[in-house]
Amino acid sequence: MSDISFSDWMRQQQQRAESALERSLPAAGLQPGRLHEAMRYTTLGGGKRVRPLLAYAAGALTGAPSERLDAAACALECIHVYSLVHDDMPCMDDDALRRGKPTVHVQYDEATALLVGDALQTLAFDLLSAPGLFADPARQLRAVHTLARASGSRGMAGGQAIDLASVGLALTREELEVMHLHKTGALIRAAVLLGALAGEIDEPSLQALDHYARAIGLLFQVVDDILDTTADTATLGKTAGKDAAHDKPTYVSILGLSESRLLASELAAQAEASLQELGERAQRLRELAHYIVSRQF
Ligand code: GRG
Repeated sequence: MSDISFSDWMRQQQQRAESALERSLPAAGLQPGRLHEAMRYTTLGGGKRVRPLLAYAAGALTGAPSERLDAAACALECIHVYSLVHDDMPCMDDDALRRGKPTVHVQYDEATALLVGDALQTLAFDLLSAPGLFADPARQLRAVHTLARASGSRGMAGGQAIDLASVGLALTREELEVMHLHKTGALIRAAVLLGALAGEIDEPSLQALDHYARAIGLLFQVVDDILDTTADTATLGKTAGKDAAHDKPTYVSILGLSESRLLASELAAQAEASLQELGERAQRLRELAHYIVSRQF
């Protein structure tokens, strides 16, 4: 592992993701200009890039070539941004602010927001399926399949459907966990797996990474629920207090604040334990778990 600090590494990798996205998105001048401009408006210059960071950290552990890893990181971020754009639309969460700026349907219009999400989703698969990106086509197909599963009705989109159907309901902790393992956890898990699959890894190590990824996927959501009640809109760059306002079940509404904090520490410890057998190579993933549990926005 390089000896730069975690915060320097994180800044470097966020910049790397930004440049890769900049190169991968169609130019705003390319027709249809309004759609391409809106895709760039919402994807570039914002967000923590947590999914690319996870892919980069897992890929470094398996010696993944950088071009392949950049494609995986961009594909993950494209799926994530598409989900945010659609989630913010009036037919879903109806929000006007995302990453500190007006949401796509507010800045442009609803039809454009719908198309931006659609186009980002297909761009993700365009990038990951590029001919010759992987030396081994079977490995590439596995990566594409992993992302498809994580994004669709058996992953993120399915979790969103459960979320929409849960408004006003008193979910059990187990039901809430199922929802979040799909809505948030599936793509975070795919981020770790895609990064690892971009390099060389044996199945037991991949399993260890998968356990880590499951824990941090849930951890991410528990922290998100805590921040929704404790942080302000300016810090979050999105509307704070939205879950309670929409009568959505959350970890905080079900467990309370202090037990949610305890759960976050337990999940961080689980994530850490999963990495034990991977040794020093997994240090950035350990640091990312720590970052996720202590993040302020
Ligand atoms: C519309 C198919 C579809 C899915 C939407 C991800 C999602 C599912 C909805 C977003 C709403 C939400 C609050 C989800 C839970 C946590 C989450 C994914 C927050 C946003 O992710 P961050 O914090 O955002 O990584 P940035 O802006 O930093 O990339």
